[in-house]
Amino acid sequence: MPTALYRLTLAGILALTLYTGAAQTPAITEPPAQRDQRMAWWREARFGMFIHWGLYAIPAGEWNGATNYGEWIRHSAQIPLETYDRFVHQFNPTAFNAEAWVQMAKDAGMKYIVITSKHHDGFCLWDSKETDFDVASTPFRRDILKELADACRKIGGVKLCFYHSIMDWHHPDYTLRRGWETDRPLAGADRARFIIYLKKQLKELVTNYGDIGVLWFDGEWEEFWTHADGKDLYNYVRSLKPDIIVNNRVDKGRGGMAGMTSSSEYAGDFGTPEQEIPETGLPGVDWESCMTMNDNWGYNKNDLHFKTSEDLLRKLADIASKGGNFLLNIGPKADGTFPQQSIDRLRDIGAWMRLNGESIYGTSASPFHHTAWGRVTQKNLGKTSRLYFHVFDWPKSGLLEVHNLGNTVTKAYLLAGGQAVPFRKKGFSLSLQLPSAAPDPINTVIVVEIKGAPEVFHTPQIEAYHTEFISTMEVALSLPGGQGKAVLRYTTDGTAPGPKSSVYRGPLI
Ligand code: JFZ
Repeated sequence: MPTALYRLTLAGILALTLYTGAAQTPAITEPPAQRDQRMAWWREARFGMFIHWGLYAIPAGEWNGATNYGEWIRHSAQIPLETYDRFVHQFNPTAFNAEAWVQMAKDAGMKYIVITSKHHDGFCLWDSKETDFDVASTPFRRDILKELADACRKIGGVKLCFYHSIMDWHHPDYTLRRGWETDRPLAGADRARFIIYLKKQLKELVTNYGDIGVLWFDGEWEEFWTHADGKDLYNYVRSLKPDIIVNNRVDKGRGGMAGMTSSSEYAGDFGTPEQEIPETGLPGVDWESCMTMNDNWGYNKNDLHFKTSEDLLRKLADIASKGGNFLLNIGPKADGTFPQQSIDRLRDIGAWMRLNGESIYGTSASPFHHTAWGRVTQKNLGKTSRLYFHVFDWPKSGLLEVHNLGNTVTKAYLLAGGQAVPFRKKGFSLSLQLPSAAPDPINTVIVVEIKGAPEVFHTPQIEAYHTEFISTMEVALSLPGGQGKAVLRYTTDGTAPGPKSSVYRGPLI
């Protein structure tokens, strides 16, 4: 009987669903203080290492004469599945040394590593029970993530995190096909089964490798993935490990390369700008800019377009001055070593961080809107605060002038070495008498200790609307970022306003 058969099938599906754990995970609620506690190590860290490593390191960016490929090579060069699968038998990074990688990250001042457990090609860097398309099927056989987890535990101070692609060009149940794909039939593919696969793999990653810090999802933008899937996956991984941190690419809320989440309706703990740094700080928002050292995420032997150490160090200060984290990428070679150019840059960054790390770790965004000579980070120490002036452009006069600072300054010194910097505070202007030449031409950090929390006055914006024939004009004053407790005073006779001048209460005629 058709009806009975239908009922039976439905019951069968239901039982299977419950058994495999694909049922919707209940939503997680979290008071702000608890969230702050969960995010604390990540906000303190400020600097991490991204690692894109997989089968694509073998062709090293080159295919049929073209040399501009990276980790997208399977897609960009339209490599048939069977051809790409052959890399599995070639993957043998005999020079891989997990402790050397973790030590290099630590020596560069990085506090976490985010490595591709699985990129879009579907290949897994660990020995997964759920697939044979993994490192255990290669001649190398060793579980790379396990060795990294052990190395992180042994060396200490570096948290292991995983990048995990939702999009999958290999799994039969990822029910989207690239236009040119002919060798992965859609018949019999089952979307729900793919989500079960995803969840089972994430359970392995979150439970078998020690204290994982972040799950960094990606490939969420394809139509395959829905907002409901995103919310559910977020809740699922948090239910496995309540204190895990999850990026916003778990859900559909990311706004393009700028990377911020468009509304609180979407899941994800931090925004993910890619290859760019926001124009200004974003108060109260957690975000992390990820960036390549050259032009590719995955190893490309012909890509020698590396950013300089100076550029990378200044980007790190720029990002910290806007309240974000910097996730800087390495694309290791197929033999298991880092490219020499990357090693050199890590070493330079480490040398600066050993002397100046205090101006990066645990700091928050600059209280100033714009400092033409460099960047500012800050740290509140209860009754006092430290302002870190990152000087990129050393003043020729030797005098660094900073205006609109309300606080009493108690001390100023070079962070590296501690040499005192003579200063004068007159009204709201601070003049620092710097050494004649920059001790560090890339970024010399000057610590300015002040009483209380930073009080910085922003120059009001003056707006006046008029028509061609002016009889009266309305003039409005405002402070960028809002007025807060500030009192605006003005004059109309061309003299500079002072404490006795008229208080602004609304547009003037
Ligand atoms: C993604 C990946 O495709 C890439 O391989 C790398 O892993 C990077 C960190 O993340 O790249 C993207 C993701 C999103 C956009 C562009 C590149 N986007 O929305 O424009």
